[in-house]
Amino acid sequence: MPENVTEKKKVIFSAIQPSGTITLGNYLGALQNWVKLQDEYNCIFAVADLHAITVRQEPKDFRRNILEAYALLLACGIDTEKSPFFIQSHVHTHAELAWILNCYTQFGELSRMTQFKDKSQKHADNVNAGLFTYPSLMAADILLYQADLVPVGVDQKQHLELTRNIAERFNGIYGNTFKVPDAYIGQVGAKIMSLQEPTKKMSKSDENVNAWVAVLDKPETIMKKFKRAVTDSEAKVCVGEGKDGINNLIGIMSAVTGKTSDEITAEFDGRGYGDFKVAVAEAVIEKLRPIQERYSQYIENKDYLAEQYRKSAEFALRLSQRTLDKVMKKIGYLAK
Ligand code: ATP
Ligand code: LTN
Repeated sequence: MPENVTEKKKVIFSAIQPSGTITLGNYLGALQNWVKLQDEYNCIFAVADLHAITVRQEPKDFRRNILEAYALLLACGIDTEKSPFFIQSHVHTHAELAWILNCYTQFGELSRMTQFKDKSQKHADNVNAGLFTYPSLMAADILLYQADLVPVGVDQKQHLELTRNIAERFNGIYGNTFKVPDAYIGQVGAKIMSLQEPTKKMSKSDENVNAWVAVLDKPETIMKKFKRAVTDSEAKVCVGEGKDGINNLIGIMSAVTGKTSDEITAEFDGRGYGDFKVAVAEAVIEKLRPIQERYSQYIENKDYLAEQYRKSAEFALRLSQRTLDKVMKKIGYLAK
């Protein structure tokens, strides 16, 4: 058992899909918070690779993306001594409970999920059943560990609400089986916007590469992308309506340096956007530098990575098997 996993602390579960480059938005909006939560809670984290095949993956790229996502999260500061951090497909209880929960989830409920509606439009040639039942697998991830809290972005809140409904329904039929989880809303809910269309969130699936900064982008690439960031014509560094581009850059500067937007505005009073963009880029480069250094060490050391994900998967299996056994017994399955 990882050294700080105790019975008293609340349990947090979260996962990220290995579906491409991890962006500055993912880091500031999610990963940075996960790292901070590790001391206060019993955290369990996963790379959600089963979820990722709801859209077609090229086997070679997929295998590499899974390992890269794993190494990058370790480089961001996920510490397996504190928090088991595993790869979802390595722990078979997830797929098993997902099947069971599918039978306790209604067609109508799944049809209302906005992510399903969006993604089935985006991938109209491959509207598979997995895309439809994606939320029951996510519910299994969470409910297997009896999680109290789940840090998720706004886009995943509807899935969490469905998870709660499934848990309550199951508990209603069979008696108390699952902890009903709450969403965890961090204090600084940094939402990082696209550098090209700052009314849209920065998203790794955006085809315009200038819209996002990847955690592993080279310093010169980061500088170039910030210099090209869309701003406005007022040429005044301050938060304001209609200044989405500058608001976003101030938000990024604040999330990266810990300074408030008032402090940032005062510091750049009377200075142009050019100066400000360079300063934001430099702050981001400095923030990402140690992560990039650690990443290049981890990715070279495949044995170390395997040791971490195997150890965490063993722990996760033991924990999740307890819930799955309880569920199966309640449903009436014959014991092995
Ligand atoms: P996609 O482009 O496939 O929708 P994504 O970049 O939006 O991917 P997800 O895998 O959906 O990322 O999300 C992983 C985590 O990162 C979630 O907790 C999500 O809330 C957070 N996140 C993603 N984009 C941002 C953003 N721009 N600002 C803040 N948090 C974000
Ligand atoms: N669907 C989430 C990733 C995810 C997740 C989870 C998040 C899979 N399982 C369990 C929280 C809890 C996403 O795409 N961001």
